[in-house]
Amino acid sequence: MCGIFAYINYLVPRDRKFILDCLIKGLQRLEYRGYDSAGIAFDGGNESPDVIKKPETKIVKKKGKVRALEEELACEKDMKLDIEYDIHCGIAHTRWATHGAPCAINSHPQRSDVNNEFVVVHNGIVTNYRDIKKVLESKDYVFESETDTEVIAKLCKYVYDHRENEDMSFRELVEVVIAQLEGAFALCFKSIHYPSQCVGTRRGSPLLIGVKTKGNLSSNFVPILYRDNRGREFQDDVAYNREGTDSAFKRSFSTTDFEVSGDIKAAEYFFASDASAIIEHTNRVIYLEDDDVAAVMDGCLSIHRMKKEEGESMSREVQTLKMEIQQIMKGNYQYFMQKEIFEQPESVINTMRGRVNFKDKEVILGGLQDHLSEIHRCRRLLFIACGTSYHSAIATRQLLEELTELPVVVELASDFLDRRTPIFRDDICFFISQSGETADTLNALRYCKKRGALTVGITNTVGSSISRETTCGVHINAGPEIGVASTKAYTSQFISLVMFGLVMNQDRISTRSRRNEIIEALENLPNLIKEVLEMDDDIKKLAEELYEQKSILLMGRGFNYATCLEGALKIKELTYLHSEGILAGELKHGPLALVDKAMPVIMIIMKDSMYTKCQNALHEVTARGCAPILICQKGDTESQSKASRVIELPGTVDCLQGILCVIPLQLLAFHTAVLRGYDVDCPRNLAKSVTVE
Ligand code: G6Q
Ligand code: GLU
Repeated sequence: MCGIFAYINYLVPRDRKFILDCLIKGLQRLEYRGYDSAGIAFDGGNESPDVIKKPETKIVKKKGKVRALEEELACEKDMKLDIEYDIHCGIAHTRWATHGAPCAINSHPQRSDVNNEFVVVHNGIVTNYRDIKKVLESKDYVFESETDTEVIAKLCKYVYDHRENEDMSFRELVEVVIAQLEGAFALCFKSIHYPSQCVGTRRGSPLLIGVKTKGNLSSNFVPILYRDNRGREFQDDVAYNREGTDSAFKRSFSTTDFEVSGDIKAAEYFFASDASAIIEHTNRVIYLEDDDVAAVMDGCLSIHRMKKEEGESMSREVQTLKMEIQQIMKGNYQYFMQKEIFEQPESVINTMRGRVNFKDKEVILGGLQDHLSEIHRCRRLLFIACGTSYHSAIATRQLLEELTELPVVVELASDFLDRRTPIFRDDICFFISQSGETADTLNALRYCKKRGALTVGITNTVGSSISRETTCGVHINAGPEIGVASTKAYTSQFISLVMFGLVMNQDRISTRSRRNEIIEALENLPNLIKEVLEMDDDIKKLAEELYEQKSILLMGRGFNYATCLEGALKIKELTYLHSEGILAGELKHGPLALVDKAMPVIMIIMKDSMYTKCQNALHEVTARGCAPILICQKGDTESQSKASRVIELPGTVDCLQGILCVIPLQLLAFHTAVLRGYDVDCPRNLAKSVTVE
């Protein structure tokens, strides 16, 4: 889910040093996306490209920073840097591991074989890689990495070695390969069988192409070639001309063929996950759509589609970027945290990808599969974590109790250790941690391991200490989170725990309708998150009213108690205001003393089994002269009549409502912090990964 960069020069002579620097620079520009290792592939050998009989591909990969990769390259002995290439394709990658720990062998480019016949860089997850791997292994392919990506490279070689048509193009080969893949990907390919060509494609992960030519483009639209059901290619638009006028460079094609002819001039192309890596070279870019297959061959770019949907656009526009690099790195957002809040419709999909089968209403967590019978036999389930990760366990405790019918204990890691809590061999201990490195959580893990309990990790960081030291686990696949305040990791942890509950409940017939209700709601959740995010302007206005306050109280109960805790934590850490999440059932036992006309109170009242009890709390608060800000379900006029302001949310199943309710609070904390002039991405005194007790 991190970075792809590729550089192709055609009739623009570049020496190897230039090419390597360009690839490294491209990766550096993508560093902000977060990653754990990096690698590149380029033409190897020291013979002049003019006399090379058999091209070779060299791969250099390294765990850690791009800087470490650069140093590794500098250590390469016997590599001529002044060797010049008129035509060349280099591909590069920063990896955020999802399958296999961060290490050189798991880094990308992944290769088809020891001769590097096909090499590929990949962002995303291939969910059916096990099946493909099994088939390829039965055909004597030997895998060297733990990644899902390696199957793609090996499949390329398989397709190439078994092609019936000797003239199969690189692009056609890639189309055959990606037709076998399920999941999400952006991919760039390089091959010694197709020297200096590059093919890039995407499904679910971003990929764009920068185009650099000397003259003007004759058209600002790249026509897309389609294949009909007889395999014929056709297109509607005029050919894309790289070098100004149509006469300077012409393409001719028929419905069955596609050729390039004419006066081919120099061109450079850049494939990248986002424009930050391209903008210093060119501001003309083409954003690929899902299932586009873009090929650069003989200096010519063509974009093909695997299938054509009714009414879809027949061309891709060459857009002119007007943004500065800094802006592009954060997309249309000013802060990483803001970007991460808005990424949640996609990050929750990534968490569920390949795990929830919405059609058959089945949930599979591959990482837990082998341990399920042991988990079913356990004495109790313990969830141990800190901060936001702890809140995700509080948020799902009630559902886990309902679905597993087991005692569920939720612990703050530091307190758990302070108490030297008794742990038994038949306990199952979950450790939830975005970073996978939090010292308290890690120490609690070691403590439980020593006592013989089965340990399960729920992390966002493959290869982290917690994911390595637990017996099994679930990777939440939220993608790197850069803002110190956790947002998308929370919602993905939440969903991972819900999925765990559903897995545990799979065989129970009596609760089938409840399961189905939850799975249907999970399917619709990304759309509802989008709907909530559209309320950003309203939340900003609310922040404008609140940002000079000294304290904000949040009240709720049941499924939304955790939302209050998490909302209050976001407000505290970002705005440095006092904020407290209060269980509405506890009001009379103390907190009500804080409530008066002047105290800002946010109440969460949803139409679930706690509705009447929450109404009681609302009365208790309004009776003290306070008109709270209400987060409620659309159309709940009864509650709204007593509020000073209302945030109306779409409704979903009770146990997932907390995901929708927390988003306005994330936005509120964010906007309030901006208005107070604080650094949203790095709040004072806090660190992203807390590796000390
Ligand atoms: C919240 C913070 C923080 C975090 C904990 C635990 O916004 O990011 O509360 O959740 O420090 O971190 P891990 O989830 O990485 O263990
Ligand atoms: N799933 C791939 C891996 O684990 C790609 C990860 C990425 O997007 O960086 O290697």
